[in-house]
Amino acid sequence: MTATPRTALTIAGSDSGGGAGIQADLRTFFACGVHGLTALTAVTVQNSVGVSGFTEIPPDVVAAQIAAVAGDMGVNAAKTGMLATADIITAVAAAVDAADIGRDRRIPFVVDPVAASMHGDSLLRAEALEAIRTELLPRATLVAPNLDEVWLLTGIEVRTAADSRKAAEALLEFGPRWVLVKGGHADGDSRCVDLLSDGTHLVAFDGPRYDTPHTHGGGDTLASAITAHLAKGLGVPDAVAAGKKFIERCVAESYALGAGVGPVSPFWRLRPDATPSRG
Ligand code: PXL
Repeated sequence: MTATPRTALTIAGSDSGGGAGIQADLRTFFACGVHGLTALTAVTVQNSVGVSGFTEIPPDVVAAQIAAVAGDMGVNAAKTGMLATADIITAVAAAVDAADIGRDRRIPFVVDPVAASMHGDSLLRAEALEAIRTELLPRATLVAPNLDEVWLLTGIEVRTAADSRKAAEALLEFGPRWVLVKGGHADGDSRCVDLLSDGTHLVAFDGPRYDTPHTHGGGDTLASAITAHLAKGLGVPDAVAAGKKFIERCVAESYALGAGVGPVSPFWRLRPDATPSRG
């Protein structure tokens, strides 16, 4: 027997291609040394060229998965990915409250407000966006949207660093403790700058932008690496710094798979000399 590791819970959908979703979250948790727990929300049918459809898990079954693992094994940090419908979001909100997960509660809660795949296929029914704003963001220890999700949630189009600050302020109005505006999708920039804010502290995380088309699962991998580090007891700024180093190396070592967009990869963690990116 060995010492029990910390645990991290992902509440997310399955990607049959294994690049994003719950599959990305589980391998990131493993690579970061925490035991992964899952509450499956939806099953997508997809490969490297796109998502052809999805079916959602009944909301009471999503909530029951959260209660089952929280009650027995204990959760040290949790995150959300694809939530698919407003009814699932409502069920998740009640289940995380009951498990003492969320802002100002015992267990940190990272909300990745997944709305669409990188091919633009919707992963969230249209009416569910308001449920993310009103039921999830007020419960979030950290919300980590990309620039498309910032636009969907706030109507702000981010082009400059000043826009990022404005977007962070607008998102904080919905009630999360911290906001990370991810610059990874900004066009034409040679750096990838993510802005972290809690309304008092403002930290810019500046890293290299790697020239690769294979970035499937990048957002999920960053959010789950942050969640894993929160599970290990780091505070939000340190967990974001560690998560950013982790995703940079995963993007640098992404690979082609299928005819379309290949996945980011944490295989480098299996090498004996593994260290995150120094970018
Ligand atoms: O990367 C966002 C994402 C999250 N969850 C699932 C996905 C995707 C993107 O394709 O398929 C299940």
